[in-house]
Amino acid sequence: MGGKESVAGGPTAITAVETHVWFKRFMTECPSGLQTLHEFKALLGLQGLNQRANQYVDQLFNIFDKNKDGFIDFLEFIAAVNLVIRGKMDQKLKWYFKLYDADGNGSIDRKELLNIFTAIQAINGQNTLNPQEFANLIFEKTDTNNDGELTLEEFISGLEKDPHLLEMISKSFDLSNTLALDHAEAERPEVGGESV
Ligand SMILES: [Ca+2]
Ligand SMILES: [Ca+2]
Ligand SMILES: [Ca+2]
Repeated sequence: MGGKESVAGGPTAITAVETHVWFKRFMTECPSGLQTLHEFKALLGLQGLNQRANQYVDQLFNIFDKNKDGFIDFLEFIAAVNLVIRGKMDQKLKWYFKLYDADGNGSIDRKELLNIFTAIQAINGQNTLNPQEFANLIFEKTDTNNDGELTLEEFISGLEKDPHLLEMISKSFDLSNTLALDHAEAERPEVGGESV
C-alpha cells in the first residue's frame, strides 16, 4: 500500500493529499465519475460566459477529454490539473498551442489567436493589453518566417527565447487561480523540510 503514489505521476506531480481533495471535489460535482461539459463549467466557475468565451471553454474541455468519449473522467481531470499547476514549461506550451489552434490544422493564424485572447479576456477581465496588441506582439516575436501562421516549432522556440512574452502568455491563461486549492481545504500544505 504505497500511499505516496500520485495518480498523475512524474517528479513534479501534485501530491496525494491534493489528489484526494480534488477527488472529493470532483465526485461531489459529478457523482457518476464522468464529467459533462456542463459540470466542467460549473466546477471551474465558468458559467454564463459570452459565446466566444464559451467556445474557448468547450475547446478546453475537448483537450482534457483525452479519449474523446465526451466526458472527463477523474484520471483525465487530474492529468489536466497536474499539467496546469505543475506542468513543465514545454509541456504547457504544447498544450497552449493545441488550445490556440482552434481548427486543429497544426498552425495558429492571427484570427485564432485574436479569438482566444478575446475569450480569455472575457473570462479573466484583464485589460493590460488589448487582444489585438497581444496577438500582434506574439506574431512579431514568434512568426520567424513571416507567413502569418505559427507552427508549433515557431511558437515554442519564439516564446522560449522571450521570457517576458512567455510570462505574459502564462499569465493570460492562469487557470491556477481557478484551480488553486485553498491550503485550508488541502488540510495541510506541503512541508518541504528545506530551509535556505
Ligand atoms: Ca473522456
Ligand atoms: Ca489553426
Ligand atoms: Ca510562420
